[in-house]
Formats: sequence, C-alpha cells, structure tokens
Amino acid sequence: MNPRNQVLETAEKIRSMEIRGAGRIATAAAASLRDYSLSIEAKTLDEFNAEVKGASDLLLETRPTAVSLSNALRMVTKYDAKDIDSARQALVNNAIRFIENSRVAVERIGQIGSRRIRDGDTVLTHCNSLAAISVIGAAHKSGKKIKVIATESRPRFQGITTIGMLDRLGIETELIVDSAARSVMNEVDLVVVGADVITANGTLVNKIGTAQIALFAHEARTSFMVAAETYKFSPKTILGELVTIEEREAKEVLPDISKYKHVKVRNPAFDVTPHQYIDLICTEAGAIPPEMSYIIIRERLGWDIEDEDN
Ligand code: RUB
Repeated sequence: MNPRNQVLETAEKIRSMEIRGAGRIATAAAASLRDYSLSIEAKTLDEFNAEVKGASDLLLETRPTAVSLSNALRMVTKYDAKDIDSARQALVNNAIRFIENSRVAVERIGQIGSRRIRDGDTVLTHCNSLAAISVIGAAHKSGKKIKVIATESRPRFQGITTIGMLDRLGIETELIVDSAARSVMNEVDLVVVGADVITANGTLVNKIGTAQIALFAHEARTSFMVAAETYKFSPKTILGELVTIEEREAKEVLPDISKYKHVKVRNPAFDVTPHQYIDLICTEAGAIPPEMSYIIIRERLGWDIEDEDN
C-alpha cells in the first residue's frame, strides 16, 4: 500500500466515525503519523517536514470540533532535528509517548474520579466516553455497588456502545432515550460525561444533548462531573478562538429526506455547556473546578498568549 494511503484510510475511518471519541481519534492519528513517518522517502529535512505536515493536515480536517486531534498532532510533530533520521526518531518517540500518556491518563482519571462516586450511587452518562467509563469502572472495581443510566445518544447511538462496555464490566445499567433524561434526573446522584473540548474559561463542548443534561442536573441539584484528559483543553481559546461545532450529514438523522419539500434536517454533533453547570472537571492532573482550565492550558499544555503563531 502507498504509505500515504494508510493515512487517508485512518482519516476516512475518523471522518466516518468508524474510529470515534476524542481520545480514540487522537491516538489513532498519532499512530498513523508515526507509521507514516517511518515510510517517508525524503531527500531533505524540509521535504520530510512537508510530508509530515501534509499528512497531519489530512488527519486534522476530519473532525472539526475535536481539539484532541490538533493537540495530539502538535505534540507528535514538535521536534527540533538537524537531519531526517533524528526527525523521524523524534516523531516516533513523541507518538509513542503521546499514546502511552493518553492510556495512563484515562486510568488515572478513573482512580481520581471514582472517589466522587459513593456506594449505592446512580450515575448518568451520555454518549460514549472512555474517560467517563474509566471513572464508572474504577468505582465498580473498588467494590462500590452502583447503577448507571445511559442515554441512547441519537443520532449515532453511541449509548449502545456504552451499555455494551458497562455490561462487559458487570455493571447494572439502564438504557434511556435521550429525552428521558429529565424524567430520571431525580434518581441520579452524579452525572459523568466526557469532553471533546474544554475552553479557557471551563466551558465544555461535548456530544449534542450534554448541555440539556447539565441544565437538568443543575435544576435537580445533581452533581455534574466532566472526565477529560488534559489534551482535551483548547489552547487557542485563550487567544479568543471560538470552537467550531461540527454539523454532520442530514441522513444520520433522517435517512430519506427526499419526500419532504420544505424540510431541512439540522445535525449539530456537539453542544456547549456553560461552566456554571459543571461542578468538577476530573483530569489526570487532578480534579479541578472549571474556572481553573486556564491554568491547565498554561501549565500542562505549555501554552501562553505569546504562542499565537504556533
Ligand atoms: C464522542 C463524545 C465523547 C467525547 C469524549 O463524540 O462526545 O463524549 O469525545 O470521549 P463522537 P473520550 O462519537 O461524535 O466522536 O472520553 O472517549 O475521549
């Protein structure tokens, strides 16, 4: 196979959501760039760097919302090399480190976040987040008897993936339609969701429907926790950049719209939850209030206002 085709294939899997979830797309992109870098036949370092940039841009375009992709690709391609061999080696090392750190982060988030779950609690989760499931799984593993309520997460039904994972862990789970979230909220002790993006002021961008669940939780005085690796925080939001919300195809919602003359389907994939509705963001660096997001961006991601050109 032409080495570039492997990158195109990964990009297509991310675009079509065969690979999905902010953490999984970030590690898949890092692995794809690592493999591609090993096959680049360049004569000069500039040529090598241009090939890496081309592949990185292809991967980056696939899911416009996920900052995990741009953070991963930035970390993997951050090297200062004098020749092709050392550039290749540095890139491979960066990718290996990113993938391993990402795995450890999810584990650590599980340990930290699970302390917020008490024996006998009912936890509600939305969509399918490895970080959120890590929290729930760690609570269950520590011997706490918990119940989970999982939403279907229309239109792509990621909730079905979630109930499969929870079932394999032996966790008692109830599946609800998305619109039942308010009906069950009074039975819920804690909402745990993942994140696609967290901005400098602690705003959460996550699967469509998250914002209304947060609002219901707020109104019902139910705690709302976000489980997120630090690479889900968006450095560019400290420069004022807004998060792009991905609009996906109409046919995900309505397979055949042709019989309607005056109907348009809208399919935003993510929504925005204000930080006021978030009690806690659980990261591998600790559980923080959303207002501390700026510090995470500066101290963990190493970004400051001067980094505008990066
Ligand atoms: C997935 C989604 C998840 C986050 C976090 O959306 O919104 O909650 O990506 O997941 P999609 P994780 O299915 O459209 O990719 O914790 O696994 O990174």
